[in-house]
Amino acid sequence: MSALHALSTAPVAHAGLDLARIRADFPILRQRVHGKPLVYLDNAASAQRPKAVIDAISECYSTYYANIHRGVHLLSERSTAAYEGAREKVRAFLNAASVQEIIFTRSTTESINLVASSFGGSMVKAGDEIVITGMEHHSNIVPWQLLCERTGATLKVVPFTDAGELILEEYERLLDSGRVKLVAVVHLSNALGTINPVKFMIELAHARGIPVLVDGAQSVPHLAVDVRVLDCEFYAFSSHKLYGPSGVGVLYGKQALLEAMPPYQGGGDMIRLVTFEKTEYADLPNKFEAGTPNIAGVIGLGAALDWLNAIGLDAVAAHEHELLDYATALLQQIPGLSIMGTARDKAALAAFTLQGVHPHDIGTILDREGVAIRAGHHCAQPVMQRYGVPATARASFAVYNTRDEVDALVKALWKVKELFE
Ligand code: C6P
Repeated sequence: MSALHALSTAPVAHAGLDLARIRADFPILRQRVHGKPLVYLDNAASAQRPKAVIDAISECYSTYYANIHRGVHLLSERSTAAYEGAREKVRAFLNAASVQEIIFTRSTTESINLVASSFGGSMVKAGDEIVITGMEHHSNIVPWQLLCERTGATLKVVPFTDAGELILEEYERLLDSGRVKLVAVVHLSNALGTINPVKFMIELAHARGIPVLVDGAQSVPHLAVDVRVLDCEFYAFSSHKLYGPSGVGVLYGKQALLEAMPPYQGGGDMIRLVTFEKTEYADLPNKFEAGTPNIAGVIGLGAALDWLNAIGLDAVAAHEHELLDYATALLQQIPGLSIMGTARDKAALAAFTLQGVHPHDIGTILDREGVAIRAGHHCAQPVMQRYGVPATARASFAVYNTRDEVDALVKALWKVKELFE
């Protein structure tokens, strides 16, 4: 243990970030749990919110909340302006060409279901194929399975190596069947930390005329994403992993495709004219936003993007990269600990098993030390099956985490070892 802690003398600020100031923005981080300072390393499940986001939501409800797109009164106009202002912030964040390409949903999960239902329901037929990868979250598996059951299409899966890297020769082989209607691939794996070469994968798919959906749930908090550089057809993410409120998701879609797709749900706000004979749908993006949305939540996401942009994703990525390298070096020194996911291009999280200790026991003991991690299958059971383990422990980082917190994690893990020896 002492050798490890000789490494733990680094200062608090890294990659040019003022971590003390960043941490001061998060009221929740100031607390103690079980008498110990909270070390929050469960950011891949859901990150925490800065005060700017909490204040934006509170201000909305305290001063100008009303339903949007409907009222001629002042509060409705203000709410509509703030809601549509957040859409413009998301457009700029992704560098999409137009706000018509930004659809607000409930979550990544709903964004993917929207595409599976609307694009899939109208453009996928019996005999077609959908290509996903072996490292998808259940949210990017089950909607496609449901689509395949409905249509008679087949799901094809790109395998990955022991290190957690996709086997791209296999990917190309699957694309060459002539039957693939869509590729759906995770950008950053929540179970392994692998950053997939999505730009290259999109080029390979486009060379065969195949559209691509990218699951960006884990990538947007950690790397700058430009949908026009990627040239993906769809990009999905959730606000709650990006320092914004839960209950809000985003689907980016290329305008021409979104225009060709039928609505996902019917209801208010997605129509131009309704008669009992026929309904005319609203233009994008409203066509895909039926019913009253999470107005304050979307405004909160806009505030989260302002907060994150002020730091800059490049600085965030550099800091988190340093943290991951530091954590990996310390974790590797613990006998019996195996890191799952050792891809060359990796970010944001370390998933591991410890010989002789169930991951849930690791999580419970760490919690008593104030360290919050996730233990389980991380909604990626096929990844667990690939490695023959029921579960892993996972420490996942955010911009506010420090080296001292990595030290606390490692110290607590040594305690776990002592308890089980
Ligand atoms: N992963 C985790 O602990 P929702 O629940 O819709 O906001 O996000 C779903 C989702 C989709 N894709 C990936 C790659 C994800 O990581 C997640 C959410 C969390 O890893 C909760 S299971």
